[in-house]
Formats: sequence, structure tokens, C-alpha cells
Amino acid sequence: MKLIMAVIQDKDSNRLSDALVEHDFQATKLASTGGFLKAGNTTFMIGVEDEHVNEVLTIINENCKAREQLVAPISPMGGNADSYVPYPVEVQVGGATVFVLPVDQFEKF
Ligand code: 2BA
Repeated sequence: MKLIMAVIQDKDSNRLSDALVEHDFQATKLASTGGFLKAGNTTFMIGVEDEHVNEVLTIINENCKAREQLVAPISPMGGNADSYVPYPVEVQVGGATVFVLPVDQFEKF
């Protein structure tokens, strides 16, 4: 068994939930925050048998879009102003950042 952890954008969260339910996969959604943008995102925990991992990855891939996002600059209070960029910078935020972890034991009580 594997635990798939997928960090995705909030905008794709409902669509991905619906697609997973439609394909009979169970998932837990966690509210998370990106370390770089410090903006909310959603982390899915999906426990699946090994033979279903690729199917779940395909569902994630099909339902999560990469988008450009503007990062507002933070002024360097008393710091080094040399690297300060005074205008918003566009970064591409992925579709999904996915980790596939081995599960030693799985119980439901
Ligand atoms: P954030 O950390 O808020 O990052 C948002 C986007 O900003 C990233 O998109 C990337 O394009 C850019 N970015 C991140 N760190 C950067 C840096 N040091 N310099 C320049 N640009 C940077 P993604 O790579 O698609 O990541 C989307 C979200 O997935 C991340 O949100 C974070 O919550 C999670 N994530 C990505 N890589 C991860 C990792 N190795 N471990 C844990 N979480 C990760």
C-alpha cells in the first residue's frame, strides 16, 4: 500500500475531490500553506493499493492545472536592499506536487 500526498491549489480542490469519489478512491483534505508564497493550498492524503497508484496520479494530473501567480515584494526593513525587487514577480505554481510514500501498516478501528 502507498500513501499519496498531493499539494495542489485550492481552486482545483473540489474538482479533484469529485474525481476521486467518482473513481471510488478515499481521500482526506488538509488545509495547508505554501512556504514560499505563504498562501493557502490544499494537501490531499490518499491511501491506495500499489496497483492503483498510477490511476490516482493520472486523476491528479488531469484535474490540477498549473497557473501563474503574482508574488508581492516584501520591503527589506533595515536589510540589504541590493536584491530588493520593487515590483510583483510572476511564479508558476504547479498543478500538483506529489509524494508517494510506502505504508508499513494500515488499520481502521
Ligand atoms: P509554495 O511554497 O508557496 O510555492 C509556490 C511556487 O513558488 C512554487 O510552485 C514554485 O514555482 C515557486 N517557488 C517555491 N519556492 C521558490 C524559491 N525558493 N524560489 C523561487 N520560486 C519558488 P510549486 O513548485 O508548484 O509548489 C507548489 C506548492 O507545493 C508549494 O507552495 C508548497 O506548498 C508545495 N511544495 C512544493 N515543493 C515542495 C517540497 N519539496 N516539499 C514540500 N512541499 C512542497
